[in-house]
Amino acid sequence: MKVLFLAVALLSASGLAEDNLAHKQQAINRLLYRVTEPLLSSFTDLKELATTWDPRAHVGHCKDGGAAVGRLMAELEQGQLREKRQWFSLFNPRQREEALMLIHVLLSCKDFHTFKGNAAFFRERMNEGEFVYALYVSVTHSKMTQEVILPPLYEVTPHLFTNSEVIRKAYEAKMLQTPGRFRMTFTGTLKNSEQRVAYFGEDIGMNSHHVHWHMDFPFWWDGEHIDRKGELFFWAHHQLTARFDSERLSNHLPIVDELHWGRPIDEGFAPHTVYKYGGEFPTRPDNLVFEDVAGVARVRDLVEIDERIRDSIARGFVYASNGSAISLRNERGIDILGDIIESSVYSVNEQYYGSLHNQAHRVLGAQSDPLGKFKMPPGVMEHFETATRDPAFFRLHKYMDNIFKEHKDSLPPYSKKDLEYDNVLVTYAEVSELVTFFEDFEFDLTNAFDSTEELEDVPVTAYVSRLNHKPFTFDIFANAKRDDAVTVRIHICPRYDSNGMQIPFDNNRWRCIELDKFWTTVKAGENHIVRKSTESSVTIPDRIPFKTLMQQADEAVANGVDLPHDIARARGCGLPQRLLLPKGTRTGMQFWLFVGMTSGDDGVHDDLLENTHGNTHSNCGIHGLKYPDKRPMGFPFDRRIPDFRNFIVGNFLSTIVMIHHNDTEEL
Ligand SMILES: *[C@@H]1O[C@H](CO)[C@@H](O)[C@H](O)[C@H]1NC(C)=O
Ligand SMILES: *[C@@H]1O[C@H](CO)[C@@H](O)[C@H](O)[C@H]1NC(C)=O
Ligand SMILES: [Cu+2]
Repeated sequence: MKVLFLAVALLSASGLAEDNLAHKQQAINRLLYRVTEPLLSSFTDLKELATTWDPRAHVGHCKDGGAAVGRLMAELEQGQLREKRQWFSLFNPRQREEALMLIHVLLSCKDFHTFKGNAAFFRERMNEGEFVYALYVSVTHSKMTQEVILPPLYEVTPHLFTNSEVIRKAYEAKMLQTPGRFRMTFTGTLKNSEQRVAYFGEDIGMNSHHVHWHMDFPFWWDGEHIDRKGELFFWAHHQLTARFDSERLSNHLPIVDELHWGRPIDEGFAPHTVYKYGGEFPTRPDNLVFEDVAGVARVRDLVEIDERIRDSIARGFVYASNGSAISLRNERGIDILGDIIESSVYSVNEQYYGSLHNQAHRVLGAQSDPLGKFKMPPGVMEHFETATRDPAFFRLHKYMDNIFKEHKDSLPPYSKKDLEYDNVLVTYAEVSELVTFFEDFEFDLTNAFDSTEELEDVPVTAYVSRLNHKPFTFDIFANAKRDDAVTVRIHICPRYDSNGMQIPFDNNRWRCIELDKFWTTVKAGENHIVRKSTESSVTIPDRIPFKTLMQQADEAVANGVDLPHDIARARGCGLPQRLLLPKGTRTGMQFWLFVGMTSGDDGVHDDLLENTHGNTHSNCGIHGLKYPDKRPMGFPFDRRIPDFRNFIVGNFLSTIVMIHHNDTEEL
């Protein structure tokens, strides 16, 4: 105890306490820097902790009295933990269990000093993949690290985001100690029509969003209750699916067809990606027929689970594990169904409804070596980092999305009364030009290689083409009877299918993409609301490069100043701002633009007018708080619209907009 006080006193003398944000940021950076190697000796305090820290000596600083520490230490001492320099997959039950043991240790820490000591200790003793996953999830969920900015995963574990061709060239540059900057292309060739949309599935920012989403809402989550987690599972993946369909329409491809257990998987996939340890990601040829996967699932079990779920939707209730029936025919139904389909710990009956999504990911990932005869490592579908690269990901999610749709279609359509908000008449809405383009983006590969401390770092980077758009602004005009707070929802929905036929509105609604949702006020009389694309609650800004995070934290600590506290910058979950718009076409692609205003009472929290709580709540909720919108996610497009006349209310406005693609750069 004395030693600890002394250390704190010394640090305060140099300006900052150890639990200051700058210190926390520095510690997290350094724990993740070159994570496959021992901590650098220049990171003196962490290095010291890694050797001298005894987790059992600090259990007084654990909320659980040291239970989690005891469990993990026992496994470590018995040599049960997965060794370093081997791949890690969250879908592997034992590997997940090990990562979770560390998460429980870190989340039980009462202060940051204990968190840091335990992290440094286990970093040097556990599998790197398990450690990275555990640290990311713990930083995301610990109350002590809400403002710490996690470095972009594509710079921490570049192998999972970068083509093997580029990785190979980068190794070469590193070995020759010459700086290198390498172009990364999308996998495959134009002989494959799926190649036209590879820029979306392989976008490293989108992949990063997807991993972070699953870290914010882990299926295994057993901590503090997370509000509407099952519904968020539906909604975030529904939006990815709708977004992908619009991307396909922008490239003259039909929308994705759903996966079918009894039919071949049309599209093969060659990932061109290599594990840092454990060989190449397996390739799948076209038209593969589903095989049972040894030790995971039989195809007929998946078909059975599918039937149980669809049967329950048709009946309108599910069976809980205690035999009671729980109705689905209400606004809560989608949440229950989401938990069942994923499945998460919140599933009311995993025994009966299985784990459709998680099992499907594993079964798809193992189709190249279903019996494990060739000792292939897990496929891209078995990592959230890499899953969306495979066209089968979107087929799988379309299949599950259609199950969710069956449920939503079983609910009564919204009545005029459900939709109306008689205080407001939206009179006019317009948006500045919507123009997309491709640009080059560069990221750092330093963490891809092993190195020695004596060897100078040479800059080695990859650059890749990525979709972006010009910033745009909505101008919304509305007449109000009285002053009030309002909820504003903005969606776009594609107008034509790939054959150039107008999409009937009741089909169209399921393709709608949410662009923004926010709370504001109206005054009696004319109102003009201006909203910028950069303010969208769907998106987050570009991730801050790892190098910059390190520089900023090191400087702040050296100068004894703190870092800015900015929750919004710390959120990793959220579609990249630059992907807010689908690509569109050179001549302009038509979309319906919907602007809906409903009462501010739809907001769950009292402070939504001044506090955006990280401003990525549409797909990612708010950490530790309820989802801010009382309405079902996707409102008002989540229910059937058999009669469009019911949908015509003064507080909704629709108009047609065009998205142009500025095709100056070659893909
Ligand atoms: C049965 O389980 C459901 C869901 O877990 C729960 O809501 C319900 O209260 C339980 N009923 C009884 C009788 O225990
Ligand atoms: C398209 O890009 C070119 C080159 O960057 C630029 O000069 C032009 O103004 C852009 N066109 C539109 C419509 O934004
Ligand atoms: Cu997912």
